[in-house]
Amino acid sequence: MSHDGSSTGTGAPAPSDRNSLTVGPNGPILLHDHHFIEQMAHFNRERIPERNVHAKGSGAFGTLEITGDISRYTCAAALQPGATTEALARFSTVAGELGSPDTWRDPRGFALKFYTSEGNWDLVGNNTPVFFIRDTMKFPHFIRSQKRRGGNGLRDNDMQWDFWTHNPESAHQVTWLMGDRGIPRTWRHMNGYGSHTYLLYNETGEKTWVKFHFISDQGVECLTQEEANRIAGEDSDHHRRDLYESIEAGEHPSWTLKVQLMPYEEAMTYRINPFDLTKVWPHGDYPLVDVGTLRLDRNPENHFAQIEQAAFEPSAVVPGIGFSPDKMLLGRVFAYADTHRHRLGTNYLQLPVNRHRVEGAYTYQFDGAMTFDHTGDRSKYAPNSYGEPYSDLTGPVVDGWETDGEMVREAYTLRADDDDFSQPGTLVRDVFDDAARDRFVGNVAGHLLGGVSEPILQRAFAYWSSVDAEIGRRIEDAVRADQGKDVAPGPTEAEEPIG
Ligand code: HDE
Repeated sequence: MSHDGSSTGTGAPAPSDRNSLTVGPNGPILLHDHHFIEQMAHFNRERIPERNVHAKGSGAFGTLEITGDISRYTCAAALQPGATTEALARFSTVAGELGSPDTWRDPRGFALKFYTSEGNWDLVGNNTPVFFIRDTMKFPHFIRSQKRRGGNGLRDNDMQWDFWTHNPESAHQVTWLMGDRGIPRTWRHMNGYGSHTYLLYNETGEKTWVKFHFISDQGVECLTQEEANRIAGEDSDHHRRDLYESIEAGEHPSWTLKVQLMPYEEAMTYRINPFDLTKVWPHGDYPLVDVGTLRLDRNPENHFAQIEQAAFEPSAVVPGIGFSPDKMLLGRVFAYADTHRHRLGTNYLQLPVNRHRVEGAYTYQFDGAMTFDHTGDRSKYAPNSYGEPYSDLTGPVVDGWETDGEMVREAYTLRADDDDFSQPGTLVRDVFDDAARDRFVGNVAGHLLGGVSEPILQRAFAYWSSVDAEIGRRIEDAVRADQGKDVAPGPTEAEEPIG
């Protein structure tokens, strides 16, 4: 019997999408109106747990095309000259929930998934080259200080500054955050960074440390706090809409992939800990090398299936690319796949958007809820007598590094130029121009005036004076003036720089 209406979940003709089944038109709904029950039950289960950070975001598909030559450093197929690899990018804010405004002041996620011929390579970075902390153990504390109070459920600037001023290593990232780049005009007008130091190795096992940079070919443009506040009230999906409509209009955004390369041996003696995620490698020491272009030219067909269910994980590396002693990276290598199993289920890698493209790959992972793929009656164990794949690497690993020492819980050993305030000070003094410094002072003072109380306020003044005495004074003057208090006295005991 032909049927041009909708169907039930089992494919049968649906009886009605507006009338439930009742006894007479005015009678009770009947329990066996399974179409009604199925519709309502599935509706009640349409939302999955949002990402507990980076919940608000969107993205697009595209390609990574390699036009440079770093083949002497890496055997990764996707990084060979002339290689073209399909990619997915997702951009996001950090602290805001799913419905929050795209234009809140926040770092932006810059998550990339490359469907390479050797497996998926995920480079899950931000639009800043550094981060707030350098040990994963602090991350839950950090994120909770940026989210909502346990009592009133409200966000609270006091918590944010309480965390930041108790963790001075945050100063570099907070300087980025409170500067112009804390609110990108669009996702197309911001850079992306792998942030961590990673390892490259070539066919002979020769190793080189690397940092990845994605430099916007659209240029870097930012919103002022005032512009962002206005847009947040007009269109909470401002960035998502801009990316989608630009691609629909054929304006395909692109980024130039560049790398910084550090000879393997130099890491141990370099003046800055090259694995400390709160630090950058000065470009004068390790200049940028052009590698290729990331271009986004295809919108998702379905936001939930392809963006909400996308699972980016730093653990997804391929031959030629490895990890590093960066404690933050090693912590993330565990955390992301764990959060995906929670949010998307055991077989999240079988979802089309997360599925690798490697023909003939055979993994010894079977069954589990929502199993889509299966391997028939092939062996589920190894080694076996049926010629199924079996990996048996024994001895030193090509993507390792030397390490020794007793087991301890303590911060990185400080090196000659390792401190928490030099690099943010350089940012404020040498990278920001006068106008940017004025906006920066306004942004910080405005945020501090947003409910930050003593003694946290006093600690914040000391925090900024440690970054730069003049900027610290200007911030304090701006806050005190707004409070109707006298302009800051000279440095006092309490205001001695932190650290
Ligand atoms: Fe994340 N981060 N993160 N993060 N992060 C997540 O994974 C985590 C960090 C970043 O568009 C979560 O899938 C830990 C640095 C992006 O889907 C979670 C630590 C950087 C995204 C998680 C960090 C990032 C996430 C939440 C401390 C830049 C969104 C949902 C070691 C280099 C990816 C999820 C997307 C998402 C854990 C710190 C970037 C909770 C434990 C540093 C772009 O697993």
